[in-house]
Amino acid sequence: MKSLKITILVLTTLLSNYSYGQESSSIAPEGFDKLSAGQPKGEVKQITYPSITVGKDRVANIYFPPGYSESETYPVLYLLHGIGGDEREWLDQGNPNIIMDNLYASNKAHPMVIVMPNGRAMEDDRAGGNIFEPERVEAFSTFEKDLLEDLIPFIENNYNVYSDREHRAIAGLSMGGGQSLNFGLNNVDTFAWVGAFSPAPNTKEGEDLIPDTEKAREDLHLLFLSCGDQDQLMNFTTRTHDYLNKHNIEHVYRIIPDHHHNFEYWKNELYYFAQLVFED
Ligand code: FER
Repeated sequence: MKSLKITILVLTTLLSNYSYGQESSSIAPEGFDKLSAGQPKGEVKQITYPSITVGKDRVANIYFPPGYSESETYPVLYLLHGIGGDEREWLDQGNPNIIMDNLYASNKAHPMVIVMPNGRAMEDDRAGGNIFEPERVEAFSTFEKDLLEDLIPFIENNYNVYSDREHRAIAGLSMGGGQSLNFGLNNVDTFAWVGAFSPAPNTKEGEDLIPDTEKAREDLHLLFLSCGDQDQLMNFTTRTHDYLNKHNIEHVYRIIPDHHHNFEYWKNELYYFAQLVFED
């Protein structure tokens, strides 16, 4: 009887620790987000696209990698901001262009175009006033329609980019992390690569998050889920991780020690996500 109890204990411990997450918590090397002199630079441009969803022209920023050539075709990463930000948040605080330039200088990332939109799809999409107002929070979910029906078609009609799921990625921080999970996992036919850096309370649960678990399991090329261990919102990451494990959906799972809900952590995650996305 005693040995049976021990066997059951060992088995349940083994099973409960079995995880479909590839775990890691690495920290980027010094200087990964700092300008290096004499190194090829990508280019950042502001663009305007017509949004039928919002009923007006909307602004987004695009990063083109060093050596971007009209004669080549690129995959696209849609990179989303948080509740207090807009289409400039990553550029103003996260140095995504510098992080990418540095990765390209050491041949560590696949050449890609990065689109940084405004994820608050409403008439007044500035981050001022009460950013937690229900109407403003709701606009982060309305952005799914703006992205799928207005922005993506505009990007694909106007730039040398691929227009299939294998070459589209979505990732973001906090509210943008929740959007990336919600939109990505609900539209696996549109995005094969999904990343969430400390996803916020807007992250859906259960079948609302992943309507077709088999499709997600089979068709996603990368699902990257991470959070700093000092982040007040960490339960939305662990909740999602548990659900993915329950459904045997493989993912990269990163809990970063001594990191908070801020750009020090988000930059670190972009550095690692960018090295995995669009890789074979
Ligand atoms: C909340 C707490 C935080 C919330 C959103 C956030 C919608 C988002 C934080 C961020 O984007 O940094 O209760 O509710």
